[in-house]
Amino acid sequence: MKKGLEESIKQTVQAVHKARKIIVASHVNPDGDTIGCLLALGLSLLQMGKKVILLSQDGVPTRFQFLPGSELILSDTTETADLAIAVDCGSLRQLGKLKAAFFRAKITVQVDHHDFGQSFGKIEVLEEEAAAVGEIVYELIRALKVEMTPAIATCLMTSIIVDTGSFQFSNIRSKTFDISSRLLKNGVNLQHLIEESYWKKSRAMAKLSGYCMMRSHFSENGAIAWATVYQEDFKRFGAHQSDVDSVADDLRAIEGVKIAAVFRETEKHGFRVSLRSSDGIHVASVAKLFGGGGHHNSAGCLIRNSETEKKRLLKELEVLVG
Ligand SMILES: [Mn+2]
Repeated sequence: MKKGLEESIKQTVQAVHKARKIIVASHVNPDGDTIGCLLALGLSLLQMGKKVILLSQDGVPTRFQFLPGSELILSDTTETADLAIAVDCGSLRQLGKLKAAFFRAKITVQVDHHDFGQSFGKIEVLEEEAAAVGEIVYELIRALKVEMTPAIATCLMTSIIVDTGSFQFSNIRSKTFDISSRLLKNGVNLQHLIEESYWKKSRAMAKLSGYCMMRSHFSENGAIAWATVYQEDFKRFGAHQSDVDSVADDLRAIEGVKIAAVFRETEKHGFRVSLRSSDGIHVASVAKLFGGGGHHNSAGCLIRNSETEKKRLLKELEVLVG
């Protein structure tokens, strides 16, 4: 483990020992990484006898509600904690409404792996190379000397499955497999987890994605694919906002496509843009130009609802694929 990371984990362990009441916070529009980490850390702190408040502003997506402890998650709190830990939040904005409760705590910790992260915690437990924040939380839990129960291992494994696209993305490193192998020895049902958190799609999600595929556009050389999802589309299929996640992955899987962009209309006259790229293309750099962030191959930003702004973004993507 890198020196800086080891040091920050040590500091966090000390802060946990001193704290009685601890908040763990996940990011807005939660994915399996942030929820898996929230629960793994939460269950570990409960095992240590701490008073734990688990927070997710936007609840728990249906596909992750099977995870142990998910019924403990609240959308906000008025309580003041001694310590607050954010998992998988690359910037303050990702904390959303939870910002207030988070910063009421005396000590704040940020556990994250984003490339263009904005650091905001008093203690920063950051490792860009981690495929999932679950890998960092795994080290933290070990340092806390908590027993790795099947429930905790299951949550960490979910975080890894989701952020690696079930062991397919280029963010995987050998350590990803080391940790996964150790988690498997602690009672994880890998097959079941992959089925639940990777393969399973709701009917609404599948229809929304199919509809978007029908309306997709391609750049002249076919290297960029994009689609727009309007609010009325969600209504049409009874789909949830988080159902849009798979659209970008489906677009990127098309032959010749190196970058996929999904423009999701927001309620505030803008578009939330999700970018996915194949290996070697750094889409987070473009997201950053528009005030967003993310990882090399998976990033996002917000733009105004205008054709000019959309074109400007697509032009920047063109530069990346040459
Ligand atoms: Mn993540």
